[in-house]
Amino acid sequence: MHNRIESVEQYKSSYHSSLNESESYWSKVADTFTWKKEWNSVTSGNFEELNVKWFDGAKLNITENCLDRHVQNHPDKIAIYWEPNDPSDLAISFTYAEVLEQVNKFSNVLVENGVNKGDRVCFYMSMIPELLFGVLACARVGAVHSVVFGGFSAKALAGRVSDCKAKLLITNDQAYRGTKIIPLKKIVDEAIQGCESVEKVLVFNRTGAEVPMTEGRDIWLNDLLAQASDTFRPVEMNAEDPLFILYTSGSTGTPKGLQHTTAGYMVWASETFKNVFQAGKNDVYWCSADIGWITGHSYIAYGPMLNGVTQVMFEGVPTFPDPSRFWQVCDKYKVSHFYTAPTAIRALEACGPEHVEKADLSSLKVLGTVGEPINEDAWNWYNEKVGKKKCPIVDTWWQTETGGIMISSLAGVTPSIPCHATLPLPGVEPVLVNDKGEKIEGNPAQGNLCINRPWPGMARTIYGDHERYRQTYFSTYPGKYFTGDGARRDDDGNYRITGRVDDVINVSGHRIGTAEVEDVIDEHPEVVEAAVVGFPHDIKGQGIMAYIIPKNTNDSDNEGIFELLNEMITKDIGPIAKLDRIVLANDLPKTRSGKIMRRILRKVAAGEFDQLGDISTLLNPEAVESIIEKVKAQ
Ligand code: 7RM
Repeated sequence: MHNRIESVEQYKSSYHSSLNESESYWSKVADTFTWKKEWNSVTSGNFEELNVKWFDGAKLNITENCLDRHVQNHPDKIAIYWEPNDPSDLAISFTYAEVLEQVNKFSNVLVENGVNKGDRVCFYMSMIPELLFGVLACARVGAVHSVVFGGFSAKALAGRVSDCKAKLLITNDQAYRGTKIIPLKKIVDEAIQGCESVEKVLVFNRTGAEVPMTEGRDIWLNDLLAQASDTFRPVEMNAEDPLFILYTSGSTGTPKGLQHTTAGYMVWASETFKNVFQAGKNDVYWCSADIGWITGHSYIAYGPMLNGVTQVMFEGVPTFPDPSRFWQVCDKYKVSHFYTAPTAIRALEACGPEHVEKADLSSLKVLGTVGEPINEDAWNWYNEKVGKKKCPIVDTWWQTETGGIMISSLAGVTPSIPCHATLPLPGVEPVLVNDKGEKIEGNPAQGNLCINRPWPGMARTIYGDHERYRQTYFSTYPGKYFTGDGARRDDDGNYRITGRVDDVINVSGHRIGTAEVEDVIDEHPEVVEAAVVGFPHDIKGQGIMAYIIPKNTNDSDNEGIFELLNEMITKDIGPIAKLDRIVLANDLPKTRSGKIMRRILRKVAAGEFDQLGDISTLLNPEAVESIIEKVKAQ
C-alpha cells in the first residue's frame, strides 16, 4: 500500500502541497495505482467552463486496482465477510481471489447479455454479495452502473431507469430486511412497463420465492453465473470515461443523475479512505451503509477494495433480531473500523444501554459517522458506549456530488472534535460565503459552504443535462461549487457543518427534496396548496412536515388525509419520504410576490414561535397567527 498521512505535520505539508503544487502532488499519488497508459495532464478545466478533467489521456480499469493487484500480493486475504440478515443463516466470506473470480463471471454474463462499453446497467438489489460483484463487473466491462436503493418505489425506479436509458436491469427475487420481505422483482415488473430501454432483467434468487418471469426478458442470474467463465480481460477505459450514475435529490425538480468518471474518482475514493480511516493490514472495516447510496459506493464497493482491506458487508438492519445486532456483528468479525450514520446511533441509543453493554467491542479502534450533522448527545454516546473513549471518531462531511470525503479528521492523526468535521482533506479548498457571495475571511466565521477549486473526485455532470449541473451547483456563487450546506469555522479553522440551507430535508441521512414531496401531495384532489418543510426529529435528525390547504375547510371531511397522502408518497417516491406531521391550514404565509415563506414555516414547525423575525411585510401576516395556533394545538 502506498504512503498515507501519519502525523499532523505530514497532514499540514500534504495539504499545503496539494493546493500549491497540485500537479506534482496528485501525480505522485496517482503513481501508486496501476495504469495501462499514463496521463497527459494531471488536471485541467475550471468551474467557469465546467470542463474539469483529471489524469486526462490516461488509460486504466478501476477493477484492476480493486482486485487484480491485490490478488497478486495476497490472493487469500479475506475481502468480504458477508453477514446475512438473519444471524442463523449462513454467513459467507470471499477472498480477494474469489471476488475476482466472481466479478469475472459476472463480467462475462454482462457481455453475453449484450452489454457494451458505455451502456448503462441499473441495479435494484439488496445488500447481497452479487450487488457488489455486479457493480465491479460493470466497471470491468466499461459499462456505467446506476444503483437504485431497494427502498425506492416502482415509480421512482422507473424514473431513474428511463432517465439513464438502462439496457439491463438487475434485481433479486425478494430482499430480506429485518422481519420484512421486500418484493423487489414484483416492483421491477411494475416499474419496467414504461421503460423502453430495458432489454433484459437478470434476477438473482435470494429468498427462493416464486416470482413471475417474463419469457424472453427475464433470466435467472444464478444460472448465468454458474455457466460463466471465471476469466475476463478488463476493458481499457479512458480516465474521463463515466464510471457510474447515482441519483440524488436537490431543492428543485426530479432527482439528478450525478455522473462520476473513472480515474479521478478512483484516486479520490482510495486516498480519502486510506487517510481518514487509517486501516492497517490486519484490520477489519465495516461500513453499515447500503450500496444504493454514495457512501456504499465510495466506502464499500471502491475505497476499501482499492486499499486491499478486509471488510464486512451486512444484509440486515441494526435492530434485527434485536438492537444489539450491530455490536454482535462487530464482535463476531472483530471489527476494528466501524462507519455508520448518526440516525442509527440515535435509534440504538434510544433502545437502551443494555444492548451495547452486553457486547465486548474491544476490537474497535476507529469510529466514523456520515450523512448528517451529529448532535452532541449522540456523539458522546458513540464515544463512550461504543468506543469506550479509546476510539477516535471521524465525522466525515461529503456528498454524492463530491464523490468522497471532503472534510474530516484523520483517525488518530489529526484531532477529533465533538460534532465537528474539522479539517479539509488534501486537495479541498473550502470557503464560506455570505448570501451575497462574498468570501468571509478570518476566524471564527459562519456562512454558506462552497469549494473553491476542482478536486479529483467531483462529479463531472448531471447525466444528460450539463446545463442543469451548472445551474444547480455553480451559478449561485459564480466560480465556486456551492454545497447547499451551511457551516461554521472556529478559531483554529475547524469546520462544523450546520445542515442544509436549501430546500433539501435530511431524513435519517437520506436527502429528500421538498419539491418532490409537494409534487406528490399536489396530486391529491382535495389539496389546494401544500408546502413541505423539515423539522428537528429526535431519531431521524429531520422529520417531514406538510402544511396543507384543503379544499374542504370542514375538519371532519379531511379525516384520513394524512394516511392517504403517505400512501401516495410511498407509491411515488418510497417510504423514506413519508410525512411525520401535517397541519391543515386556511392560508400559508406569502411574500408580496406570492412566494411561500418557507423560512417562517420551518420556524413554526420547529416550535420557534418567537423567532419568526419581521412578518409585517408579508402579503398575509394573519396567516402566521393561524398556523401557529394549529401547530400549538397538535
Ligand atoms: C455522504 C452523504 C449529503 C448531505 C450534505 C450534508 C449532509 C453528510 C455530513 C453531513 C453534517 C456530516 N451524501 N452530511 N455528511 N452533515 N456532517 N458529516 O451523505 O449526498 O447523501 O448527502 O448530507 O447536508 O450536503 S448525500
